[in-house]
Amino acid sequence: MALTNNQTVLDWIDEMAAMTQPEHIVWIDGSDAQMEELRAQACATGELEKLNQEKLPGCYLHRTAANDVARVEGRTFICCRKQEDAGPTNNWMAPEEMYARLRRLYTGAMKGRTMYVIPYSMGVVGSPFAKYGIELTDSIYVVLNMAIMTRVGRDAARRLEDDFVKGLHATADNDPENRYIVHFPEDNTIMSVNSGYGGNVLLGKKCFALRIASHLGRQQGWMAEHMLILGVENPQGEVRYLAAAFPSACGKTNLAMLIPPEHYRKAGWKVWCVGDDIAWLRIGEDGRLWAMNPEYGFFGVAPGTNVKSNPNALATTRQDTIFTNVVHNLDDNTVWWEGLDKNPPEHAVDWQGRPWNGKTSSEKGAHPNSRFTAPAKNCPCISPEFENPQGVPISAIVFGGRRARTAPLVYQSRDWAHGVFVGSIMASETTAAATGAVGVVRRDPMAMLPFIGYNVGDYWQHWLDMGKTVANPPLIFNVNWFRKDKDGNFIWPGFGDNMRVLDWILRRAKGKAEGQKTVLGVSPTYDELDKTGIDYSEEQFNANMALNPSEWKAELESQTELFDKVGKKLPAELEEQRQILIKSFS
Ligand code: GTP
Ligand code: SPV
Ligand code: MN
Repeated sequence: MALTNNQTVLDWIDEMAAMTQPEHIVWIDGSDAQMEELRAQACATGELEKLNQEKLPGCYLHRTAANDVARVEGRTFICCRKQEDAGPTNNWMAPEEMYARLRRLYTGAMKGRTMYVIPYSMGVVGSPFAKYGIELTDSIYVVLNMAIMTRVGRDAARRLEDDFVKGLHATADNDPENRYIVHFPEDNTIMSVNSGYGGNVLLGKKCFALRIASHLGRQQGWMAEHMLILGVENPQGEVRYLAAAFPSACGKTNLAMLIPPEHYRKAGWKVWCVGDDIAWLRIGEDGRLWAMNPEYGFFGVAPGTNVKSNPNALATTRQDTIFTNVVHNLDDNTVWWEGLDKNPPEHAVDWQGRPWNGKTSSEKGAHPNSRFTAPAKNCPCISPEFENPQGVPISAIVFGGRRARTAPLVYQSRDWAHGVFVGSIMASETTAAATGAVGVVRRDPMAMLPFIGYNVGDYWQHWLDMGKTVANPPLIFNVNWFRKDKDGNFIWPGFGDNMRVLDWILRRAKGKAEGQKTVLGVSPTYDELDKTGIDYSEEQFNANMALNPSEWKAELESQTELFDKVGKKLPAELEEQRQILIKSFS
């Protein structure tokens, strides 16, 4: 039975059903009984495997097709009327041409199948900042993942109005040649076909909460960003919030769930996770920037997650979690991935469903972009503010990338406009989160390159404009946990020890650390960085902070390429900032 009587919604569903021709249509009410029934169905067909319910209660395993394991940026489109509005960083096609092409792929795609109608909310239902959508899908895996990642069901359905975000996903033949992830920002519409991988098919996430939402945010004066949100509580019980943008698989989930080093914990410091991937930011009545996490769960990278690197993430995945493309340990019907422990199972199945022996196999057992989908409420450090409909006030914004060279551990920008410039020149080594080569440095402004739903030049201008509107803008920093020494080892210990950098950032925000001026902005002195309990010599610090002029000249050239591509939409303020930087290295 339909969960809404909004005629616009019902007409759209009828239209999509007439095209895709499902045998049944089922509304998702989000009830436990319905979810349990769907899990049972998925297990019966092999779409899911039920894991050891004593060790991993409520947990399941899923494998995607081997050619369908990451976001496909080359097949992701922004289809607005004018190509200029999509800009130089997005694939574009005229809407009517794309609609026609997609219509051919969707026609009859759900024959003999069930179409699930998922009403969902991005943000706390009823919050003035929440947005509502429907995803239509023929995949139970998508339904179950959406029910973890978003607030699904009757309460969301009741809020649907004519401006709801429409999402249509069909598995079709899972044909990579006809795979499309398409956004029509002017119609609030997302269409995804021929994929079953998370970021391509969980339409509330990157498609809605970043690409469509960034477009809405520009029109309505707010921002949708690829950012974690965390709270740092000091021994006096005061909590300050940071938002940090790192590209895919560059450490957001890890930082969001950070456990401080022992002496910080003993002194009473705590870190609270508000979100690990997406932040919606708006200006509060108090003139500060406020952030809320529109999601309800975590779709996190499995490899590398372990009791040392991220115990909170690991604990989060011990119940009610769906694992995708990890190793299936047949001995005790549990899961494993590279970097979980030093004890890989010998009697196992790899991410492609082949027999796998962790002691003798030369290939990886889990895909490098294998993931867990886990409810946020499982997280031991989930913030008490997670369900606050207002979100949390932000003291600092942190940009960061994965750079083996060039970029220093941390620096602070001089002011908002310079901070926007720092975000605009971000670069990072590519990871397995998207298909294509891994480890290649590419420009990734604000970690949003694949997620900006409009022209990147307009996006930068929107950032600059927000800074002028917000009375008390957060300070903007840049970090790099991934710099390597000449032997190829990470210089900075990273993970929980990143607390030491957050500590300096927050002291800067309170005016309690002087730092030192560099051509990039303000950096910590060696003495200002807390080093209790780690070996981190002044030589290592200097190597971590060094600004190598020849590397920076190459860096500036590569920045020029992107700025040139943006052309007449490039905000003059950013070009001015670039000239200042060029001068300081010449
Ligand atoms: P998406 O979910 O794709 O947006 O990724 P993410 O930004 O949340 O990245 P995540 O925290 O899952 O980290 C990805 C990889 O980076 C994992 O393999 C981590 O082990 C590694 N990583 C995270 N933080 C650090 C760090 O501080 N230092 C080092 N060396 N590696 C890190
Ligand atoms: C990312 O790639 O940035 C992710 C995973 O967070 S996905 O949902 O696939 O986008
Ligand atoms: Mn992400």
